[in-house]
Amino acid sequence: MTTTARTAFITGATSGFGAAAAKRFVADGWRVVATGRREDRLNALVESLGADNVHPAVFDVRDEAAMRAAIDALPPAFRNIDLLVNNAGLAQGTLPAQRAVLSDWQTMIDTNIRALVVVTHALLPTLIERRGAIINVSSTAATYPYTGGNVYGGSKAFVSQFSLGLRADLHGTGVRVTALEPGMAETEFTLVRTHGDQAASDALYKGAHPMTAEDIADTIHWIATLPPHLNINRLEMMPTSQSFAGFQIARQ
Ligand code: NDP
Ligand code: 8X3
Repeated sequence: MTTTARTAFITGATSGFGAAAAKRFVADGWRVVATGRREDRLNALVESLGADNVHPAVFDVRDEAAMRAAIDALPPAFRNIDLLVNNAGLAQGTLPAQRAVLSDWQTMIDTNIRALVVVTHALLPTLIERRGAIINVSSTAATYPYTGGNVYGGSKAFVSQFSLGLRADLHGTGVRVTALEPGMAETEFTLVRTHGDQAASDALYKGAHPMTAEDIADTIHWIATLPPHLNINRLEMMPTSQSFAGFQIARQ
């Protein structure tokens, strides 16, 4: 590994987009700080990609003290962070608001919003010093409401708007900020959303030709490696098989 290797800090690298992104960046010669709660998954990444290339940082992104301790404990070779990929996140539940479980809402707010801003705040000084980049993983749910999307969609609308606000605040620093807004992609997302219902996850993706984690990882890598004078503000992407539905009408 050369000393000029760039470093990406990817939250939620134990699965889905984050794991695929870790592989994509290492394949391009980057170092990656891979974070998540599942230590075995992070260790497997280190084993397959190499300890010189991947540093595992095991913490719950909602635990501010643990997050700060993990950043403080970064080995020297992984301290100069050029790219923050705020990817850790989840949906919980598919019920309409009036039947939703409050703790599901709180988990989404704590993970998708609160933790994302805390990680961003912690890494901003380094990112400014290095004229780095932030890619925040939002969702099409930020823009297009659907029944049962309530707090999940609201949390991703926050992510998209926060990203635009960051762009304004970071004006002149050289730091780039992007909100990436994917539609349906097959990962563990639906398994998590349904609290472990593999059949529901399989049924959603069956025959739909959804995007893959690698599709998203390639896009994140593309955004991050554009020439420094280019900033993608927001990028919405969907599988070709997915599009828009109409409004609903309640008749008396
Ligand atoms: P996965 O469930 O496959 O991956 C989610 C990742 O987030 C895991 O690595 C998980 O790690 C991490 N994570 C979740 N909660 C926490 C937590 N409390 N602390 C630390 N890490 C956490 O889903 P995806 O890859 O699909 O999701 C990645 C992002 O993409 C999410 O923000 C999601 O909302 C968004 N998204 C997904 C879409 C899809 O269709 N799949 C479409 C649009 C956006 P661990 O459990 O080990 O902690
Ligand atoms: C995930 C996409 O449509 O399930 O963010 O909300 S969707």
